Amino acid sequence: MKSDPQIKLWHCDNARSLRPLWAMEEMGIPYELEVLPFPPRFFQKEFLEVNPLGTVPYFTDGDARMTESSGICHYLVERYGKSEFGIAADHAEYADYLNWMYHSDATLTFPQTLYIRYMFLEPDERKNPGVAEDYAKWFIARTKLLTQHLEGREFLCDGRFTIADIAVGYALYLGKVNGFAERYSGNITRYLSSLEARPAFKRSLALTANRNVKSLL
Ligand SMILES: N[C@@H](CCC(=O)N[C@@H](CS)C(=O)NCC(=O)O)C(=O)O
Repeated sequence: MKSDPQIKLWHCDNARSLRPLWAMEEMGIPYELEVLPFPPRFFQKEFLEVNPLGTVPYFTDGDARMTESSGICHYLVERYGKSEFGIAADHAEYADYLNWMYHSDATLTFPQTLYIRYMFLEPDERKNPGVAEDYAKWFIARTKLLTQHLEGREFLCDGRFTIADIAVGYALYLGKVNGFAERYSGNITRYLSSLEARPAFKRSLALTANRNVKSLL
């Protein structure tokens, strides 16, 4: 986005860094974006000097340094006073909100990273479609809570769009990129379509389109 950003975000196409990127687009917070080929620890080794983990997102804001995609979204809400995208601690749905924020990565994204690893990233002799499919099944089984929760709801919390929708929506989008969309429930398909239609989400995807960088998938 525009002038003099304090924030810098390191990002790869379709990676979890899409969460904070999408959040900043929704919130209108200026940032500098560095797009890396995936995985950066192979294709942009100097990135390891910035983030020894070699993972994206990597996020800086002045002296602040962060590596967790859902945590960065939470930071943006609190640090930049964007309460319309969060849920306050005294709100009746605060526990739900935090649960979805953590569920988004620990439960809904983690099994997909193992799928990607054993399906695509390992050298041929270590690829293991059987193990990959086990993690695909694990991921789909873990969407049950979400399917139930979305019955009669457009958003996860308080009847409005929050960063919980960004955090969980990214995991569902990644599942679609991985080819799991046909296994989604009707509620999840409807919910993901409405998130994908958001202009800020589309802008975030467009930032890496046609850049000819190696993508997560
Ligand atoms: N829990 C972290 C995970 C970050 C992460 O593992 N990112 C992946 C991309 S989605 C990555 O950079 N992988 C590159 C690698 O493992 O070398 C988060 O939520 O941001």
